[in-house]
Amino acid sequence: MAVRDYIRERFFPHLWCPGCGHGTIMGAMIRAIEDLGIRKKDIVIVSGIGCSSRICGYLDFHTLHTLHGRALAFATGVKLSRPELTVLVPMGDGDAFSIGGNHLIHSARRNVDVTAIIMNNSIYGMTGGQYSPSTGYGDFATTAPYGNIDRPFDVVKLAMGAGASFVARTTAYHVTSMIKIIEKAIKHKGFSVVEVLSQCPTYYGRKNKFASAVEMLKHYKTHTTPIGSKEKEKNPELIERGIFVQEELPEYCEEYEKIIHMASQGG
Ligand SMILES: Cc1ncc(C[n+]2csc(CCOP(=O)(O)OP(=O)(O)O)c2C)c(N)n1
Ligand code: SF4
Repeated sequence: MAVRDYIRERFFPHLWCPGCGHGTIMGAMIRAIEDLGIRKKDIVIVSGIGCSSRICGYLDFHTLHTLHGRALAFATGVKLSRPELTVLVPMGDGDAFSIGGNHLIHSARRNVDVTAIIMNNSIYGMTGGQYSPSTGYGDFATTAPYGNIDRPFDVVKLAMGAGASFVARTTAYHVTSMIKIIEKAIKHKGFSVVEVLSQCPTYYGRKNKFASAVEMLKHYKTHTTPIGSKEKEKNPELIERGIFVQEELPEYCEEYEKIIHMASQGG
């Protein structure tokens, strides 16, 4: 099928600014789903609110556009009631780590079979460029005109610490590997966290003196490196990308099914 077979053209033109990374990530999600050959009717996209979360309106699957920060709670409900469906949750960093941080760590701990694609642009895009829990120390934002004094979460370490059984990082520059990572995350039985560094040229870019979206993409190219590379040994500041964790652990819906079975047998 062509990409347009997966989108709702009635909602276009989309709201994303020119150069925003979120559209690239939506394209990668479509290609991963196409490569895996999953039927449209077997996919559910659940999102909260944010520029990233608008993906939910644009994709032509079963979709649930819910409350800011609450997408994973809704996704857990969907997966528990229809475990045969593939559930994907596109999220912003504000959505995932601020208001939704609680749901993120508990989804990881429970190992619900849902794929969270966290589109990390280090800023609240939709509401005008406030700093988020992934804005770097010293970075500028609408609400940090003198530089941010909060230290950012390391998203990969956060997900690993909370017990996620699949944890990966990629960027909007590395499209081919992003597609492969999303495919593996979808196939993984358990909670998958895919952090995608995604440029917001309008707020993060302007505030932090990036001349254009292209400059931001070049930054992802030059400031990241595959996990365990020689470059990382030489320059520890480089951000690693790839799959950090891929582990088989009991999946929540299957465990819950056992409880239902035990209860129906009278204990
Ligand atoms: C309960 C609630 N609180 C706050 C908001 C306002 N709000 C909408 S989107 C958003 C943050 C968006 O940032 P992020 O999740 O990082 O996504 P982005 O827009 O950058 O893709 C906020 C605070 C809301 N819609 N609902
Ligand atoms: S404000 Fe930022 S995140 Fe939102 S659409 Fe524009 S570039 Fe993308």
